[in-house]
Amino acid sequence: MLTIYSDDHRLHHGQGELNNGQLQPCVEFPARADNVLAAVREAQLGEVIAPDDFGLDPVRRVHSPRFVEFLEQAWGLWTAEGRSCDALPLNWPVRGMRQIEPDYIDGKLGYFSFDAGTPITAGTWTAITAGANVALTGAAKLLDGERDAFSLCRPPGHHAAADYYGGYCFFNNAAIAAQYLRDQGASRVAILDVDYHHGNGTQSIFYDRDDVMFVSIHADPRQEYPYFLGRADEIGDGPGAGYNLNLPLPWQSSADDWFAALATGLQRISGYAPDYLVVSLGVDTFIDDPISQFRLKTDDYLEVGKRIGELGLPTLFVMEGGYAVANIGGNVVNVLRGAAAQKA
Ligand code: SS9
Ligand code: ZN
Repeated sequence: MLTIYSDDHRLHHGQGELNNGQLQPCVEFPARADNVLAAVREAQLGEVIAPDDFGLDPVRRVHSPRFVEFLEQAWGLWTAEGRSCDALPLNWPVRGMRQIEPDYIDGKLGYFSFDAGTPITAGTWTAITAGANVALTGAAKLLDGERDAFSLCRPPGHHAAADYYGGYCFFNNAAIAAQYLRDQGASRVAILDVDYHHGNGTQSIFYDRDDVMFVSIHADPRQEYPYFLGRADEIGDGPGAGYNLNLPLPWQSSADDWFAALATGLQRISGYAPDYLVVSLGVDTFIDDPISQFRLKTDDYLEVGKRIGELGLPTLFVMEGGYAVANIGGNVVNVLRGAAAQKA
């Protein structure tokens, strides 16, 4: 399987996130992608290529132009106020408040985000535009006839919506790839999100559409981040009704329970008969993940890949979460090897 990768991810390296009431070291940091790349090479999964530059037009098909412009300008506005530390928001326009972009950078940060765990740093813009290109290059390879590809994106993307960032995510790489596949002629695209957390951003981007199906298996938002989206009764809206499937599971769910949810999700996707499948590949479902409460083991990820591969669809795997940094590479590569073996 082809892997698409850019070193530019290293330019996004936050110092801290607010967690347990304290500023703590970011769990989303460069060694994650380095470990995955090393495992890809060690497993001899296939060629590793650099991304092509698609410009910002395909990004703006998913994100609002003003949001994209804000992300480009944020670090400059922040440092113009004399700050050199990471840019973090501190308050948000909740129920009953005005949804109007303020003039001052601290207000803008709150307006365009939904948590205080996602720092903007000097190199964030370069890293996230490279990440979008990594996803788009993978999509283009599928359009060229590759049966599958792995876009090794970092930072992740599935929490980012059309006009807000959060959950370590800025550009929604999987959504950008799915939209690009549609724009290049695919009739239907399915997104399967196996990250431990609900892909609130991806869901919201495609919620009222029937041309991109979204299926997600994740920790129940009653207990887990992102808390305010991801329940089973969110089925889609208008023409999108019936094209959004959430499969929330309680903390400490067994691997068997997780695989039962996967079977349900895969069955829904199979019935939809999409031209392409995009997998939001988070491996924070791992038993030793430091921020998660599911119980998958390294061997289980081979089976995850095998089940996905059994669909027989051209598939783009897009890297999302996974914070057990010593194990992330082995877990990801097992999914990819499991999937590739099905299609050999
Ligand atoms: C855990 C804080 C969670 C956001 C997690 C985002 C995961 C992206 N105490 N912070 S895959
Ligand atoms: Zn996650």
